[in-house]
Amino acid sequence: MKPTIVYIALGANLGDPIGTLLEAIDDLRELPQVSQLQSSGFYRTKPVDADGPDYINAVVSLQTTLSAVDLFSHLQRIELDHGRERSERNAPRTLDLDLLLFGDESINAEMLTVPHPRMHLRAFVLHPWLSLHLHCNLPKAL
Ligand code: A4P
Ligand code: MG
Repeated sequence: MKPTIVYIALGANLGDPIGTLLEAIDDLRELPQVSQLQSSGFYRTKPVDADGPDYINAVVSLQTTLSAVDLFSHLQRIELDHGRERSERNAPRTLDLDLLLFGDESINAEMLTVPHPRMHLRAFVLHPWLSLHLHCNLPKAL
């Protein structure tokens, strides 16, 4: 089965955001049927449409032979493992994992919309995502 290329946004602004993002990236790398994980750098960002401490944001790409739904269940479990509590929308959080793209699939399920409907509106997503590509695609001579 051909792997699917996936992009995931990570964000945190409670607890130890840098430590949590590092651990979450390890968790993603160790998932079954996941390979080729690459991470952007970490960006400190002001909360958008929200109050609270600054966020640390990043974007990772990976390849997987999991289905989108199975990968998304892993993302939700990893959020919970890192103390995520859901109160109101945009509330401060120990870890947010948003599935941005799953190959070229369009998904409109109750719990999962892909492409992520707000990804193109958020500099805290677009900036790390662009940097991931700039770093990954530098010609070898540079
Ligand atoms: N859901 C549907 N599709 C997806 C998807 N593709 N990826 C559902 C992840 N979740 C998806 O998510 C709410 C519901 O969206 C879930 O039930 C899930 O099944 P949530 O994580 O519980 O709540 P949320 O994160 O508060 O809402 P949402 O809609 O993800 O908000 P945004 O647009 O992601 O914004 N400012 C800075 N600087 N950095 C941030 O990371 N994040 C937000 C949240 C606001 N301001 C921020 C940041
Ligand atoms: Mg979210």
